[in-house]
Amino acid sequence: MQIAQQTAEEHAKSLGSYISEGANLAKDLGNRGPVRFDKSGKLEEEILEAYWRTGFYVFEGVIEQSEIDSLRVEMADLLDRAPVDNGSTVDKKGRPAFGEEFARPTFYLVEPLSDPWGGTEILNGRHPTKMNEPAPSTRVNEKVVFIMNGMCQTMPSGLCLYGHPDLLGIAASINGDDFVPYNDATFVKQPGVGGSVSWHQDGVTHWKSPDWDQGIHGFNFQVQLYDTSARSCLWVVPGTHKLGKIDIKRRLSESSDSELMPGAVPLACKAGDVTVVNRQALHGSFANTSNDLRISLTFGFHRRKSVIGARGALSESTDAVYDEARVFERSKVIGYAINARAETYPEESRFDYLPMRGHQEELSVNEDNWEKTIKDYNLNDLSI
Ligand SMILES: O=C(O)CCC(=O)C(=O)O
Repeated sequence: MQIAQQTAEEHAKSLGSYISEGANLAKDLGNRGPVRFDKSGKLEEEILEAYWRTGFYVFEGVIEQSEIDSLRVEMADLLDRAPVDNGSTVDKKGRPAFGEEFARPTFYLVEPLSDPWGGTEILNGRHPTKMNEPAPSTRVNEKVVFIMNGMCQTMPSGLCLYGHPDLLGIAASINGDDFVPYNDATFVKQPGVGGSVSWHQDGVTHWKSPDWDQGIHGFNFQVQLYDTSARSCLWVVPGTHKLGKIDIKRRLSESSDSELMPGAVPLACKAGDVTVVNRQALHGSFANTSNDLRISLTFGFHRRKSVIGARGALSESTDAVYDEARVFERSKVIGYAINARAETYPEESRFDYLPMRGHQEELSVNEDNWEKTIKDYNLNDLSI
């Protein structure tokens, strides 16, 4: 017998008690608050302890409102100029769509309220189960933007954010001073239509490594441009980054519902909050049947030793080998972003990025360096 598709209203209702249970579990975890560094410039021990214990941390009020405003304005412009579908070259007003000059597509669109990856082999098959795909409450004929790639080349404010001293200080505290980049992807979950991200662990390459530990696959930041609630935010199962590769289907079979993962907690945020989520933690997000607009600028960092010599995975070809040259090339984006940020925020102290010491001046902000270092930088992403 075929099960009738849920309506958006039914879906929103089905989350009710799960949300109260999750919010209850979250409040005792002790992994939320402002960012604090010690005298040596590293995260306070208490914060690091909470991150390594739970697998995530919500840093409150990290990004100033004026910076959030700039990001919102540029993001809204990009969304207005998005193609009408994947592969299309025109936007909804018939103009040439944004981003045609970049080698990798800027936008990825999906059907409203759909789960594009659950139960498929896409992205190394890391999303084994399917989320509920409710019917939108108003008929929507168009696909909706779900992900935007390449924030350092598509938005001057995105490039500046990439050089934010507090964010880079957090990365150095977790992954070491020689930390290296991973990739970036902005998740766009528009109210009533945004798609879901099925339960998964991000890392795909190092599960059987003899050096495996809780930090080997790095972490992702999410910078939140708008206030989000438990209905629209990312959910994480605390402590799962320590467990190795998880049998996600089995865990979910213990739930009374096909998408409500037992033990997960919501990472609800205010605009300007920044979450750090370990890439081994089990996480996902539901179809956005709420009234919230969630835009999460997501970008990650690795330990250098996890990446050097590793082979391509996820969106990178398995033929790719992350040698010193590739890692250096991709790391230059951080150096360039630090210089770009210093021009926009001259009063702020600059982050001193170890791998670019001695090269920082070569990365001065100009057209030539932009073409060489920033344009199509994401062809050198370091996915593991
Ligand atoms: O923000 C989301 O909804 C999904 C994010 C995610 O799955 C990831 O960053 O790996």
